[in-house]
Amino acid sequence: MEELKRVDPEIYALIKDEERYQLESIRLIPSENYVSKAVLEATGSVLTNKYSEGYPGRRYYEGQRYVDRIESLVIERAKALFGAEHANVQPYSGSPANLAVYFAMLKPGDKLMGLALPHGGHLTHGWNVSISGIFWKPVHYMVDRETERIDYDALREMARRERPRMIVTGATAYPRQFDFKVFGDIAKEVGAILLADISHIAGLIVGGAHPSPVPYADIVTTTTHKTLRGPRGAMIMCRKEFADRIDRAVFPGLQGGPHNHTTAAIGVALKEAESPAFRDYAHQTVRNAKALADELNQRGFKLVSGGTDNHLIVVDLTNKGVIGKTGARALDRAGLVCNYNTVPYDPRKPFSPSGLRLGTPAVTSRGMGEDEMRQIGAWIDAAIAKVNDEAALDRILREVNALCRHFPAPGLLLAD
Ligand code: DSN
Repeated sequence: MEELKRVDPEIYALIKDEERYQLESIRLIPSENYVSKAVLEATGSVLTNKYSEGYPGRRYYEGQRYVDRIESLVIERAKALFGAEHANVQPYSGSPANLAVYFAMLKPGDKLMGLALPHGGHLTHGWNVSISGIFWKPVHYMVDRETERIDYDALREMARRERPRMIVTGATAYPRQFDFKVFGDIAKEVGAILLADISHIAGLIVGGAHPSPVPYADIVTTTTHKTLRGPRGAMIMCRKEFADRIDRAVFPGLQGGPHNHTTAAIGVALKEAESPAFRDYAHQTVRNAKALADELNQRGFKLVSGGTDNHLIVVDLTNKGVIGKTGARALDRAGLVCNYNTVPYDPRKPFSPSGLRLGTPAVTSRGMGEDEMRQIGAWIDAAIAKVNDEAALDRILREVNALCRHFPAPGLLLAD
């Protein structure tokens, strides 16, 4: 980045600081990852110079001879990898992708049924501060108070009672597998469209570590930057019959020109995700999450639903006498980066909830395994026990930095 250094030393220095931070810390935010150098190169390519409103072969600008080929290639890769009939690879990110689906398939005021935010659902699944909960009429299913898992009987009963136009499955903080077949059956029974938002688990699905919703859902949305390990972007996949409506909702309904540099980088990530190495990655991500969950369980942490089936863990810190925000800050101070999170039936507010959310996609991309997860569990325990002890947190930070030196992060160049 010599030219960046010369032109804008201030931004250059901040990017380098962030790069060092990503290298030296243990990143446990389940929606974050490290992309490959190939994905970074495509993201930073000359494609950022282009405008190409429309779709391949149907653009409003000339000069699309290469962009058309790139977007067509990425669409074909997405369809092949997920087994989808149609793919739109233009949404700028997950929230616009979900909005495009609602815009395409619902009328204002139609009923939208999604998992409640404090129970692991996403803002765009109809939460009241999001446009999805304002323009459409939200109803929310929740996890069971005892098991902290989705109660499919209660879900069916609610769907029969509420008769939503659309049911959303998928989550941002749900540590268990989804039974997409049951969701599909329920949606069919009540005449609802089923949207599966697989943003968190897309990489696990293509890697064979989580069942796919594609056979059961009418529409599937996903971000491309979480377990899928691509650039910041999103895709919508759907049955052929909905293809035109979805495409028109993305452009011209909601967006202007697609971000072609992102489209190309999504293509690179999809190619990488076809590899046997990616299958190993997906399975190791889950094994790592289970090992970390086991270590935390043994150390007396209360995990939502008791553990995990996927890449993430939600910890209720109430029994440790620490609130989520304080815990997350202490962990960041000790080089363990995560986010505070609500837990089901949380008596606290979302901005200062009772829990933490941890995930293993990024540490697994660095090649860490179960032994490292057990060590991370021990550090989390030590830091949560000493949230106000600067010296103790500093000691952990030095140990974290030392471990990170043995696990180079993909895509990071460092260090000048
Ligand atoms: N913000 C993302 C996450 O962290 O799960 C979801 O949009």
